[in-house]
Amino acid sequence: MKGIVTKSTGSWYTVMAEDGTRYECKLKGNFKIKEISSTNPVSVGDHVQFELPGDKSIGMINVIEDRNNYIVRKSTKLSKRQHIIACNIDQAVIIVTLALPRTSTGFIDRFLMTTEEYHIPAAIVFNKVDLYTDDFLEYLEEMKTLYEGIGYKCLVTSATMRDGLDEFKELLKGKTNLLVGHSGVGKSALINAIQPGLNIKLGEISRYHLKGQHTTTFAEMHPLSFGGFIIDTPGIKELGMIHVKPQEIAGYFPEMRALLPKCKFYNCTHIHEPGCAVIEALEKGEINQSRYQNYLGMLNDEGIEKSKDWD
Ligand SMILES: Nc1nc2c(ncn2[C@@H]2O[C@H](COP(=O)(O)OP(=O)(O)OP(=O)(O)O)[C@@H](O)[C@H]2O)c(=O)[nH]1
Ligand SMILES: [Mg+2]
Ligand SMILES: [Zn+2]
Repeated sequence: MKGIVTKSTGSWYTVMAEDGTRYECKLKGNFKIKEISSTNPVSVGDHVQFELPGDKSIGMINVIEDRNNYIVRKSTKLSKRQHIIACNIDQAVIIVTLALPRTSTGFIDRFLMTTEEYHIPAAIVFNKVDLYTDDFLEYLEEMKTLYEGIGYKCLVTSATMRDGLDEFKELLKGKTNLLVGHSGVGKSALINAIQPGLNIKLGEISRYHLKGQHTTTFAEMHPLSFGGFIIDTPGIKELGMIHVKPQEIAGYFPEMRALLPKCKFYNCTHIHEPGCAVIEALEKGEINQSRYQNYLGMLNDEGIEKSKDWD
């Protein structure tokens, strides 16, 4: 039988067959995945084939189809190994809150860089707009203008007040969507708001830390009644960057990408070189300061593969 992995806890996989029935499955024998060394050989979104024994109790996954794409994070801060968050994604949606908890532009830009690297279209949803004071609403408008200007679709929602949900559904319709963001931004709350009946457990925001408490612990894919799928994920603190070369990073910033051929030096780092088209655009205000600062931050990231001839 064929199916899609909708949940993975490490040793158990929930697989949804083509008729919508879900089966608990295990992986047959010692399955080797060649392409990447990840901590999880099978992830949510994988298309698999499985066998059901006579008593139909536990399925055995024996084929994993090739993946169109996947999004990974480092499994721990020090580890070079990676954990696949999900695969075969049509769209990645980053859920952002400007407060309770605060999402930094550094986190947003890292995530967007990753989606560019994997060629996955990305959108930004600013949630909890009901909590924002005028100052925050003004900042929200600035953020929207910035990211829409670069080409990312931006939406504003309130899961609790049910604001912006029609646009949110329109964004997701017919696609396999990955939701990511810090713990407590309202990923699960947004899914509950657009797909009644799921009743996903929600967390509290700790009064002391003003952060979420990692209520969702495993990624899980849910079918959407209006078409498509949504993948709820556990909150991530930071995204480690793996296998990115420093000279490639600017190419994953769409507003810099077009300028790169105009830099005087082919190996320009866009930090100090004369005749740098990126610095010129920055000085003219055509590239946003925070985006540029986050570009510089990524160059210094410990996960970046440094190559000698670029410094
Ligand atoms: N005021 C307000 N609260 C919200 C909104 N969306 C979610 N919340 C609340 O924020 C808290 C955290 O929401 P969750 O949906 O559990 O957050 P999450 O992103 O799934 O968090 P993790 O599962 O830990 O990654 C809950 O108490 C929600 O009720 C919103 O738009 N406005
Ligand atoms: Mg959650
Ligand atoms: Zn340059």
